[in-house]
Amino acid sequence: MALLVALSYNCKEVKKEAQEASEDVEAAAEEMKEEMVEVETIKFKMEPKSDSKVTGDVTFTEEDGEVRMTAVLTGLTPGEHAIHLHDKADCSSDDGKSTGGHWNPTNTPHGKWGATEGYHKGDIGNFTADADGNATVEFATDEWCIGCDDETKNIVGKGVIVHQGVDDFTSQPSGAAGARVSCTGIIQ
Ligand SMILES: [Cu+2]
Repeated sequence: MALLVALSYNCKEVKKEAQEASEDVEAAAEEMKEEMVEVETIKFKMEPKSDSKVTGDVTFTEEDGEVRMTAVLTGLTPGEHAIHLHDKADCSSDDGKSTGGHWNPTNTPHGKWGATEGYHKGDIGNFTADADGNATVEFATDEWCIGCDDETKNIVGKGVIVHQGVDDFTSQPSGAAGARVSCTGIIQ
């Protein structure tokens, strides 16, 4: 009887060890998978346009099918401004108009992001600069990608434009946001 008890105890120990080992393998596999998820980050310098002093950095990060934009801006007039993605990555003109109109690959009306009446893929919206003219703009969407094959999502080759004025979300096709005060091209 004593022998039997000892045997079954041993058996339990082995089983437990095997289970622990397989948990270790699972944890290692999970860790590897996390490392394999591609996180892509691209960063650009915004340059002043239309005689403004608006500069800053804009960063795009793609992770888990979502692109996050962070724009850190200085030199703005305090208050609200519009920010959009425009059609071209070309900031060569002094007024920023070389970027063309809004990036609108789905050919929809201009509007507030997410509006049922429609919105451009570049319709990021408005943000507020503080009394010192600084602002941080955060935006994230799964409707963009960095360099994928879907032209209705790919932001590479587009331009980032900050406007002097406010997007009214109704005027077509631009939101009547006024002069283009800062620009960068999204070039990979
Ligand atoms: Cu714009």
